[in-house]
Amino acid sequence: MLKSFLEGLDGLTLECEARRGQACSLKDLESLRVEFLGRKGKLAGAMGALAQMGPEDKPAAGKKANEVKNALVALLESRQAELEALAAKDALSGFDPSLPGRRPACGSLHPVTLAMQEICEVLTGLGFEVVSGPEVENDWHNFEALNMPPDHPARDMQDTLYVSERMLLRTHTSPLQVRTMLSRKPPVAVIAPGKVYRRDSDLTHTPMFHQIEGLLVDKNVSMADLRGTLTAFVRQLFGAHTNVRFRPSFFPFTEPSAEVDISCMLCGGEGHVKGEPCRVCKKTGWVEILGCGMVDPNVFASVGYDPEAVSGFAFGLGVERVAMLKYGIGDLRMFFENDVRFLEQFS
Ligand code: 2U9
Repeated sequence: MLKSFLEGLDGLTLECEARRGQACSLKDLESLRVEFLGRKGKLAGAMGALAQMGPEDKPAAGKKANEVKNALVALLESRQAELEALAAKDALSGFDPSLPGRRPACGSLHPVTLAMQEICEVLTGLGFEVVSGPEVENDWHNFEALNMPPDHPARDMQDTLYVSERMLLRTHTSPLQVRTMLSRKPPVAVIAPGKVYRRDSDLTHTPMFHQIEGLLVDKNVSMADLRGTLTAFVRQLFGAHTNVRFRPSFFPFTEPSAEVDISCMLCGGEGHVKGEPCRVCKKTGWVEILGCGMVDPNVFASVGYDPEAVSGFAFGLGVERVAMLKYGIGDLRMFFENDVRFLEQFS
């Protein structure tokens, strides 16, 4: 009985020696440890026979069992050290401390914001000061003070989003110039950038868009000042060789009024690119960029300026339109979808 007991224990050591090399991870090794040394493991199983042995055999059997246990522990621990050394070497071999770090994903300014900033930079460079104010306005600042009394047909030109009977989302940034004139004496040279709202939604219109309007009031301001200022402005924005033309137009708050076209930035005013009709100017060679005019005397009268003593010019432009032309964006919806593949092109 003792003999077979001792042989069985030697067999355990041999088996463990053979299998330890197959443990390729610490998890494998732990399973092996449970299999040989666990409470219900192979060594514990073999020890069951010890109880049936006579007193003459027990000391030798006990001694052998202890030796085998220590041998198994040593075999498994040495394999653990091997696996840990391999893991450390692997980790090191995959690590190159001289590589540059990964760049964090970084946001960028929205193209409308970029265009807005650029327009404001040019105009402040020409001497205009930026003003801001409420997006929720009353009827008087948005319409009445701008020569559009309640029964004025011009009110039909803008479909308005009302928040109550007399309060509305501003349809243009002009109420800011009205507020400026109410609180300051001439000379005034301000630009009013911001969001405006209209009940309009199709391929080329969104219910909210961005405008920048300008106003200059002083003694003896003439149409020539308007022309010179706006020509300098568009040439700084679109390039020194940009051609400019003024076409007669109508706005309730300016008289006379004009629309400004610039030579097409895609075809250079030719109307075609490589023999194909220009998709930006539709073969005309011109694109409309802003509206303008001499401030109507009725507007001066409603803010308490003497129309006989001062004159002024005003202008307005849509920022999304400028951004589309400057960056070659063909679809207004791109600005509102916020697809990162579109936005990250402006970083
Ligand atoms: C005051 C007096 C006059 C601002 C002006 C325009 C002409 C104009 C449009 C351009 C494209 C609006 O965004 S758009 O749809 N604007 O054509 N705006 S004159 O005239 C003013 C403003 C304030 C007190």
